[in-house]
Amino acid sequence: MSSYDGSQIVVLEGLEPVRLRPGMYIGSTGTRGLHHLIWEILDNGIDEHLAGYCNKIEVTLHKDGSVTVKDNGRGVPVDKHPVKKIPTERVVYTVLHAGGKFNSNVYKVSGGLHGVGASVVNALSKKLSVEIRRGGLIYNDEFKDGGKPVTKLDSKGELPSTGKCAKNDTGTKVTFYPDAEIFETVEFKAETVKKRLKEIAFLNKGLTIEFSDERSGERKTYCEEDGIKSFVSYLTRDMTKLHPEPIYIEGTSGDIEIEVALQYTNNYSEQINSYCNRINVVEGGTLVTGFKSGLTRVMNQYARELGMLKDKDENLDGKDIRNGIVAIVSIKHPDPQFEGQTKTKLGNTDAKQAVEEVFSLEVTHYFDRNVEVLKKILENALKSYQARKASDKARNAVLKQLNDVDTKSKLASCSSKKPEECEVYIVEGDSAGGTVKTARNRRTQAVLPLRGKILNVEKATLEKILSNAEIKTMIASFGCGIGDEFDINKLRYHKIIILTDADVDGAHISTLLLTFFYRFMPELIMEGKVFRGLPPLYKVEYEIKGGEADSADASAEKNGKKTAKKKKESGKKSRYIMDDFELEKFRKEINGKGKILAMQRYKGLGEMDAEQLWETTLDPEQRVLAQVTISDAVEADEITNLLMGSAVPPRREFIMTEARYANIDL
Ligand code: 0R9
Repeated sequence: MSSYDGSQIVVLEGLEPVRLRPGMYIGSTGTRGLHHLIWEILDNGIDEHLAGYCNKIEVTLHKDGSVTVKDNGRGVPVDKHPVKKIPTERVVYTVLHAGGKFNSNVYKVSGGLHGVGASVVNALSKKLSVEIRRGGLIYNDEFKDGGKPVTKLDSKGELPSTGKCAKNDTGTKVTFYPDAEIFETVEFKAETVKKRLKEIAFLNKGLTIEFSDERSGERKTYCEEDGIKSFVSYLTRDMTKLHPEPIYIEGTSGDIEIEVALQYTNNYSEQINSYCNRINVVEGGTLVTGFKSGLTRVMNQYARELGMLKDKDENLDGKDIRNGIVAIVSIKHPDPQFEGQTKTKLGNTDAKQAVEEVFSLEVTHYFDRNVEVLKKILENALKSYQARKASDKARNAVLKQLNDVDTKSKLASCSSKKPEECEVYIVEGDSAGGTVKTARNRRTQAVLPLRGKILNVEKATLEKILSNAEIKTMIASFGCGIGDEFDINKLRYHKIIILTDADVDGAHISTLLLTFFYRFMPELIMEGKVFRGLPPLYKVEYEIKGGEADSADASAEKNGKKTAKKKKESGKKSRYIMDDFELEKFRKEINGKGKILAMQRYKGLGEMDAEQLWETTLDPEQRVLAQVTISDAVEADEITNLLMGSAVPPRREFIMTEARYANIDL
């Protein structure tokens, strides 16, 4: 491994672009974006672990809202950067860097952005301080208001040391306060952080992560000596297993390191989580294709050798072979290429070959020594094959019916036949559906009202799913089929917009719909066709003392939310406000300049009249839509699994910790 040389940093520019467009750098300014700050800093510590210099990382959530991440690696270099002529550490925290090329020679493979994210975190923090222990000295550097240096450099332009420590006491400690002017919320959630730390521990054998939440006093240590094998045991902890221990495979092919752990259960679904350089590749890609084709080939060979398939029989389908599987495929690749809309799909063709080759060879060694396990898995696949043949018949019968006029009767279609300009609103409840029908643009906007809750597809058999009225109507209306027959080119609407009330029932319906799309029409989500309509929560009437243009309106425009519908009525104005965060901001802005005269809180869509619904939710010029991402869908699927699964203890635990879902009927 080559050693550090400051010239390896690729310098881009100052930090202003990050504050101007935070979403571009961390995805959002909501709670997900907020937690992203921790992940960015953590990634740098993990990189140091991957390089072989760090075995412990501490994460602390402080009472004052700040977070500390500390590693025991070599410490970020403090020497002068050859180009920028300031300490390298300053470059890391104050200059935007080109992703990926930071130090590709220093680390063979790396999951993080190689320190790249550190400056982004600084840019979005009210205050950030770094403590480095290196070469027997301690250094401190502090920044405020989005990365402005507070600490003075010495006369030689170097970072002065603030104390001494033992030569072997090395590491980096970063503490930051997220900027409340940037984020909608600045409260870190212990559950979110712990979930991530656990995942990181599973993916990084031998790394100890200590978590401490000083707000609640909770402490936890994560260390998984068995890595992804333990991960699979954890994922299947409440399931009935076909064999006692997960099967674990590891090996290398050229520069690529491969690890697979898998467990068969008596579930009817398959779950394959894949990681490249510790990054969750949610959409899979070549590493998953390689795993699937290796597994299918090996199992068919065995089925024939053991006489479970006769010469004249056709091969078992991959789907039958994967029935009930829970697997983790994790590879380390020196030059990963991430593709897809969300860059969560691996594209490297050599990864397919490498996984297929290593997995087939090693799993064959395993099965040769564990024939009983092999037989159980093959019997399971044969059962699945027979069941699938039976349900295929049922499915075909149902699919035939889908063209019946009756299945589409609830749909109020639009007159245009051009999919690229058409959208369909899936609306919770007949009454809101009725108002949407009145308010919409009949040429391009179709409406599909849903009566009551939709079926939980996680729990039901395929036959039951396909005979469910709401689901049948959706499939028939979209026009693109489902499962294997799905064809996105036949989709009649290029926007599918879920419109539910902003309450627990609405969240539940939305979760069930996403689970259905994710399981049966995942391409709809991957291709960015599914959206959530975000109607405002409030309408306020207000007046401004003298003058028309006011900063309260200006800020609503800056937010990118076109909800500021102004009405000029003898000095009175009205506007829609999305949520409590925006309301609080508006109150502050109007303070001293004017006053709020009246405020209406919409409890549900049903409370808006047709005109209001058009202005806030339907008008493409004014409405706010959130595109559903595949990770939203994965999350929905996990929640559905947890809430609807048969295991009671985890469900109870989830309900206790996630009170927002507590009222839904299980
Ligand atoms: C608290 C989270 N940890 C970090 O942010 C962190 C970054 C980092 C690091 C190096 C070591 N530990 C780190 N922790 C490092 C050291 C050396 C070479 N490369 C990396 C070395 O001593 O030779 N850095 C990440 C980027 C850089 N350092 C830099 F080199 F660009 F400055």
